[in-house]
Amino acid sequence: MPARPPTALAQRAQAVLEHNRRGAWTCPSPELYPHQWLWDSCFVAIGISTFDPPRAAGELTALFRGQWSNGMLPHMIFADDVSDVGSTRIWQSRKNPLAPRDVATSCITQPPIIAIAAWRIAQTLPAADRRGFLAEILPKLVAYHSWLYRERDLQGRGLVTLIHPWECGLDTTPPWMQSLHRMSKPWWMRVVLKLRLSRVARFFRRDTRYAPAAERLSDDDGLRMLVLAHRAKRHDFELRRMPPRDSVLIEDLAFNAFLIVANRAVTRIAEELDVGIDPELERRFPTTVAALDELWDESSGQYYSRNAVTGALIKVPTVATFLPLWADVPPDRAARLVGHLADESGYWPRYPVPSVPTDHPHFDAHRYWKGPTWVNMNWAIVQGLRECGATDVADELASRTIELTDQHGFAEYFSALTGEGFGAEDFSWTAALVLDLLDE
Ligand code: 9WN
Repeated sequence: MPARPPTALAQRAQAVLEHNRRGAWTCPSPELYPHQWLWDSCFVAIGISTFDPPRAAGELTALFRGQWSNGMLPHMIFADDVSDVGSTRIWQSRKNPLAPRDVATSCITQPPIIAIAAWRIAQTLPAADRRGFLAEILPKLVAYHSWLYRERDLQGRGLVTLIHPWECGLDTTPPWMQSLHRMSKPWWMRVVLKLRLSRVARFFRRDTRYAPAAERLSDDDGLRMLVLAHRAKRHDFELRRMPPRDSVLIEDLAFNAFLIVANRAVTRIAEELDVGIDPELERRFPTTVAALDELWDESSGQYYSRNAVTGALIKVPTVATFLPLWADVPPDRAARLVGHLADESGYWPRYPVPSVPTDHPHFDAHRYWKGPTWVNMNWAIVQGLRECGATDVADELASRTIELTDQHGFAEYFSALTGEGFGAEDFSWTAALVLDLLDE
């Protein structure tokens, strides 16, 4: 089938973002994900800034409706007009005095893309509006990054610890699922798993009402996710109060790589405004760059997430290994990482980059973050490749990603082998980031 001209693809992408628009913000997908998600809105805003910069600025500003008084940005802000008791019951944010009163939110965060998005969007705003936008947003970004370091890097080691797979954004990625499987289980859960009764947890899930169960996380994993969230709730989702034995605590590779890029964006915003940022926060920035080094494994030439309790690397390869390309990786490591993105490699099938390499036993072609290709990962890897000077590979990955959506639509995720789309149709960040790739 001949490829449609990019302008037609861009028009279709814009139509998706219009359809998913909910006033000032955009939901990821009206049926499957009707609320506002943190990193989704950041990707969406980057795409929208290619054709409507003021709307992009508003998309980000809307995220601060959910900011807690301690600076935390929640991974979800619930839409008032959508009944989703299964989700809101997990959090009950209004019971926490730190949470906002006028919106219900989740009580955990998601990758810190927001400063990256703010900086990108500022470049597209007219000069007269740019300063006002950045001046309004900077104190809120500083509050968020300060929360990350104060509440999630308790020993000041440089890496932020996550308390739930939903925080990492690559929810069912094998390193988290492996750790989740090893979590201590209450007696009733052992019985439920043994008798294969975990299907009842579907009652609390929205996703399997709208997408085939084979493309989503399994019933057992869904139950484990809920149990972990309820355990964290007992400690008000505060890392410092959570007992390591009953928790799953991970220094997540993707999250910390994005944090390095986001810290750079905070610095640039402050420089543009000619203001200083809290010295205590600024002091932390280089600690993350230095500590990312500890996530490198020389023998496999890859980065991994780390168990925050035992200090052991979780050596299951995933797409996250490429995100440090965007985060000041040393040139010799960049070269080794780029080397993995070569023909015949498990990371470079027909539609790269799979969330798990195709030649790894954990690879599952259809299931969520366990194999399929995601456009937000490709977009971030393209940024990293460009930053490292691997322009040819960046161009090739960008054009294959554009071709993928041109042929198979703006699905939530895709088969890395055939390009078939899975999950939600007309998913917002897929459309938005393709707009950005086309704009390049
Ligand atoms: C839980 C909205 C979100 C994305 C995540 C993706 C998925 C939610 C879910 O959808 O997670 O947050 O219900 O599984 O994994 O990255 O932000 O698009």
